[in-house]
Amino acid sequence: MTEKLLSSAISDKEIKTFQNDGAICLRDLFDVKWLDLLRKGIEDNRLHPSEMTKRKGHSPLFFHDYNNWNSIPEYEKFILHSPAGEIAARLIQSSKVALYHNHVIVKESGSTKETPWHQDQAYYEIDGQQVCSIWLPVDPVSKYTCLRLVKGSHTWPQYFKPVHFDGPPFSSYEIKPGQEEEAKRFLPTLDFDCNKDNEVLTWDMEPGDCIVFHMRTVHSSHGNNLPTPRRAFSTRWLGDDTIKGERPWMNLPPSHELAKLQRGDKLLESGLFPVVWTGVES
Ligand SMILES: O=C(O)CCC(=O)C(=O)O
Repeated sequence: MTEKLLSSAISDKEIKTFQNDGAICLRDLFDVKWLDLLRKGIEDNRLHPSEMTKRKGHSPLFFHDYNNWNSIPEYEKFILHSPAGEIAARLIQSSKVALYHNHVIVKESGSTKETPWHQDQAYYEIDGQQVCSIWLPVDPVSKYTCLRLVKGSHTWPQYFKPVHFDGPPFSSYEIKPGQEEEAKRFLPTLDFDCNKDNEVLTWDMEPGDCIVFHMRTVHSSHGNNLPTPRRAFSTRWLGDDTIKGERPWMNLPPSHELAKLQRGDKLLESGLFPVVWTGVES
């Protein structure tokens, strides 16, 4: 059973802001018990990285890993029992939510590693509007070190081509054979630091605050110029309207069973993703 949120914890105005802007910073929703659990999980994860992270290697100042929630007990407990699922459900206005996957990103003090501008849903074979991620830093972050999100970009009609996090800047994903035409429908990624036409949202945050953003919202981050680490745990959530989509590149996470579904299959009925919140708990 998940820990219940107070009904006043998220207002109708905040739901509207999320829906209009594609991102919102919510204050003080996770108490120290959940933050300490994640801190412990992240340390455990660094000692026991997934095969994906072992293969790619990582630098002393930058570590990331993903889709490993069921091999790190602290992550599993957080996902199944913290208020995260209910927060996601309220913002995307879904009667149920399932976890798609988790992602952990650690930038130690002095890391110059930039997270490139990207749009998560372009990587995922998932269609639907009731989708979001919760970005939860377990350390204080400044506006500079915070996630940066392009306001309103979740409503743009076209996707941007996915880029590698670990490769040279703007290195695109490999296109599946025969999918070259389909790939042309995706725009080349833009550098929103040079393109000043759009407002970039970013916040000073304390542990316990989180950002909830739509999976189509374009986002990035700078390196970490703070004296403290910047450890962030993201969870990705699927709501009622989500169905299997198709992308001209391999889905992320690559090994996922999602590839076995047919286009249009309802994801919450597929049994592939744990339904964490149903809205009927007493
Ligand atoms: O923390 C970061 O720098 C990137 C996080 C991110 O891209 C995500 O959670 O989708």
